[in-house]
Amino acid sequence: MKVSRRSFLKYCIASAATIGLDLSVVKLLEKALAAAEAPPVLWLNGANCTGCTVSLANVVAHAGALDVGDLLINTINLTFHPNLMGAAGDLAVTTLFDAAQAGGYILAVDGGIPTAFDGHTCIVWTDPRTGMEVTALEAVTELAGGAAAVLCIGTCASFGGIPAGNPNPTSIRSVREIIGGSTINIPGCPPHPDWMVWTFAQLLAGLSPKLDSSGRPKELFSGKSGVHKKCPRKEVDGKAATFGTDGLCLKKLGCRGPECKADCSTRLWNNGTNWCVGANAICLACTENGFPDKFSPFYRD
Ligand code: FSX
Repeated sequence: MKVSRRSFLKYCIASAATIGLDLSVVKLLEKALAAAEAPPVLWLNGANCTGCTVSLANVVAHAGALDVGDLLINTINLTFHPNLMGAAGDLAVTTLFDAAQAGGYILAVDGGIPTAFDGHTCIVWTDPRTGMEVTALEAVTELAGGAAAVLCIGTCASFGGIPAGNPNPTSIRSVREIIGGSTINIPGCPPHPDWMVWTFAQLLAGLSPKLDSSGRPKELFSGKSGVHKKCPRKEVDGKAATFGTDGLCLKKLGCRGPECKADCSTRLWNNGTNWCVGANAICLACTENGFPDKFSPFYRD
């Protein structure tokens, strides 16, 4: 796949402050993209709702035309993505095999990995060479070995998430549990598109983000900019006693903001339009390891 990267660079430069990209990273990125072709990204779906891909599709450039197709196909060199690629069937799988054989690819996984029934509740493709079905469990295990980096997109891939919630009938595990090695986790159900773009930009610039004990980039998931720390309702006198009360703290109603390290309260969602608490909904701590069971029940009387 031929790569044109000007619009991604333009986007990163114009949106650096919004995304949280250091200008020194943008410079490195510029250099890296001018020098060589971007590594292929092989994107696999485990058990999920596809919300992570929908979230990424919300990337809209302030600096002109950058949509998800431009970002993933023309810039990041997306070689395989079950929901976004044009190719299907044997052609798509053969393209993936060729890229895998060459090595040096980034493996992105969204969704948890079912392990019960030998993983046969989640089939990712049929191997054109053997005619055999391949499970997400087999695909992730095999492809992680040759990857330059393994990105877990969303809480399901990072920690198990909703599909791993009690009673977890298909024994979902996180990617890290499956491969037994290091992963870069970008949780959130779904993750913010800026968090994904930020991480891809770091990797393309040849950098390895520093990770916290949950495998998340420290720069994106820090207690200092956590949901409660920066919540505009924090200093307001009085707590909301019922839902639908504008402007008051939602802690009494079960808001999990104090346990959530994401920067949603300052970054906002839908291109800066609003966020969960801004819309009078509680924070569910969806970026945290253990979500959803650890934080359930979500609502209090
Ligand atoms: Fe999970 Fe993503 Fe939540 Fe959905 O792929 S993190 S259920 S938004 O789609 O994996």
